Amino acid sequence: MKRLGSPLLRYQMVPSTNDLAREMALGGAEEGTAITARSQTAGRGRQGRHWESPPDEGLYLSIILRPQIEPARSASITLASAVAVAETFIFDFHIQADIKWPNDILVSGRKICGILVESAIESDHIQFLIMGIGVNLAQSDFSKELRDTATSILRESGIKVTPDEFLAPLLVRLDYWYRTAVALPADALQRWEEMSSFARDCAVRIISSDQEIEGKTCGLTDAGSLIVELDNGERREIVSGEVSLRQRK
Ligand code: BT5
Repeated sequence: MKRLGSPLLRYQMVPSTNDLAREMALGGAEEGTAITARSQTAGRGRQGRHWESPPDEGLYLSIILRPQIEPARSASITLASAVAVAETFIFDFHIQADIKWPNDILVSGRKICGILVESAIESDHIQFLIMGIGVNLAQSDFSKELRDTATSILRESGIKVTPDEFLAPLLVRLDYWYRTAVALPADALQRWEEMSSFARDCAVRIISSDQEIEGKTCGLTDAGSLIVELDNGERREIVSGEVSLRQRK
């Protein structure tokens, strides 16, 4: 397995680093290939949502992965990427970061990083995954819609960190946690649970395409789904959805 971030391809302005990585993966680019851009004109989140990507104020990174695991196990890689980002904030930048399921990184309750892992699956085999990571570094302000929910390293610490300064330690941690997720997925999931205040005994509301529920979190399943216990004691396994803290009535 090659080191993540090798080769590292740098671009000025692209629509989306995930789209570019996907094209390269389809063209046969090797595992570990990483792409960064100084800005994105069509940065994406989940379900086609927009990712605000102002020039040089954030890190916009996508990495091509070709894990030899069952598609059903790929959530462990998504969760491991959040662990790597959270550790980078905590240990390399001394910023207390939390993980909101599945993989939003929060600082002071606001989103500082979003992760979008997209997959190409072919007859029950992962052809490739694209791990896309956007980190807010030097924004002093955000658009009106994000002003109350987003933050950056500059806003939290007053320090201006460049994309390369964040990228170097992040790649080391991503490499470690990716290998762990492939070889020992339970270790990656356990680390996720340790690092997330949302993992257990957290009163949450979850909105997904087919249901809206409230309850208390009870950790992750072996496949990385979030277990939620409803008020009536029934347990549900959540595969996808939006988690927020439950408002006490
Ligand atoms: C995510 O989606 O959080 C995944 C974001 C992944 C972005 C990276 S950048 C490199 C790579 N190339 C891409 O095109 N994408 C990846 P989601 O959980 O769906 O959250 C999206 C929501 O976050 C939006 O609807 C906004 O509410 C909010 N948002 C948008 N830009 C933000 C920002 N810069 N900081 C904080 N929140 C933001």
